[in-house]
Amino acid sequence: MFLWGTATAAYQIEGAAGEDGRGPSVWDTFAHEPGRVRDGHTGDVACDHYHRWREDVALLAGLGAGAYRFSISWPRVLPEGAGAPNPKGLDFYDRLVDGLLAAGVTPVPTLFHWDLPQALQDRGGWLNRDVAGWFADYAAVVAERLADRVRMWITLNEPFVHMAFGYGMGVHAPGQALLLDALPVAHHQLLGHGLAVRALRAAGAAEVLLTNNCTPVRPASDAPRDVAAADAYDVLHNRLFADPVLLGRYPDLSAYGIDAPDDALGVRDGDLAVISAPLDGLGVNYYNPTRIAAPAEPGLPFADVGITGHPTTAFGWPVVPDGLRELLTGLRDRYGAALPPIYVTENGCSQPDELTPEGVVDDQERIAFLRDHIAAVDRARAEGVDVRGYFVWSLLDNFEWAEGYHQRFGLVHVDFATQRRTPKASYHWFRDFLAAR
Ligand code: GBH
Repeated sequence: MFLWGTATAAYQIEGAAGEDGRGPSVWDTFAHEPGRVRDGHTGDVACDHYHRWREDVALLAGLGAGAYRFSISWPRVLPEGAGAPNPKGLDFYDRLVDGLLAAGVTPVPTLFHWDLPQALQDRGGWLNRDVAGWFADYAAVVAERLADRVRMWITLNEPFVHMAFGYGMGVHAPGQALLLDALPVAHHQLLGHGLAVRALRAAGAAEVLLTNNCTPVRPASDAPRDVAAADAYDVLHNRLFADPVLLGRYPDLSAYGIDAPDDALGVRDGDLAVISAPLDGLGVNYYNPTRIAAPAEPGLPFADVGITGHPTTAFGWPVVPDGLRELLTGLRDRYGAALPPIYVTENGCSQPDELTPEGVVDDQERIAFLRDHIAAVDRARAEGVDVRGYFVWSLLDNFEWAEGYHQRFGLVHVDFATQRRTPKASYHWFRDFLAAR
């Protein structure tokens, strides 16, 4: 059975940041610091999904999509990150899961979509190896409550982006710019993933996935230095987060001047056996390919020079549907029998999406984007790649991280002044597409 769905994340939609015992996360702290998020936007209210979830579940039911990928807010469940759970936080996800099931929608929760409890950041965040164990404890608390009704679980969302944007460059929470000194964040997230897999299975979770964002990497030319730079980027972006999970070893980081990757990452004996616990699927988020040249200046061993010659989204990201086919067949070719079934857990685009006075959003570019990317998934499947799901990012326009409310990815328009939801043309298109499939 192929799982069709839509996706969201807790901090991007829930709001109710200070309600019912929720503790602060790194994103609350970061968004409230001046200059971090465009126009000072925060997720304090977001889509107010915490209060309006029934309406949002009705939108999902109307879509007829089989599945809904959402994330659970760690600080809503464990306000201090560890220790005593917050019953009202758990109750919220309990109600949501029941509401989804009653509407015929399969819940697919992600346990960590970047909103680390601030209390754990105060102890070093993902730079502190102990966070891996606390993550597994949190996974156990949630699964003990929900695994009787939730079959499929995702541990982490995009550990590369969290490491690179949050700790490497500082453009996301927690806002640290450590460059390669952020590498332990990769290992500690992956260790947390592996420990959480154990905890989830012990609590009765039937299927467990990890979601990586992946990008096909293209050298800017066939000059050997550009090819070497592209390979170095591929190692940092893709292989650092897939090789240890699927093959039980880290890739060679020597292009980064790192000859002892285990030391740079903080690997201890036994860690890789935990990290490489078998999975029931690999989640893959795809937005666009990356074009890489040799660096003009010393520093990192690559320069992202951008793909040219394609249309772009409102975010400026290139639209390259066949990159998704290339990515999926590339994963199969690279990992072979070690690759579990793939679920495309995010794909979508930001568009301007004007709401007319008549209450219409005619987002034809998004319809074309989704149609062309789904066709690319079909081509990969025809080439023998075992793809079992596709989730549109996103159900709702929402808080787009450092861009605040300026980028709209939803199938459903949200007027953030009134919280009014208006299904866009793409919502109706996806509904009809699903009915026909
Ligand atoms: C995902 O991250 C997140 O999981 C989700 O929360 C978020 O809302 C969504 O995507 C949309 O942003 O510079 O032109 O090469 C996506 C991570 C990292 C993907 C930056 C695109 C670069 C585009 N993104 N990347 S470009």
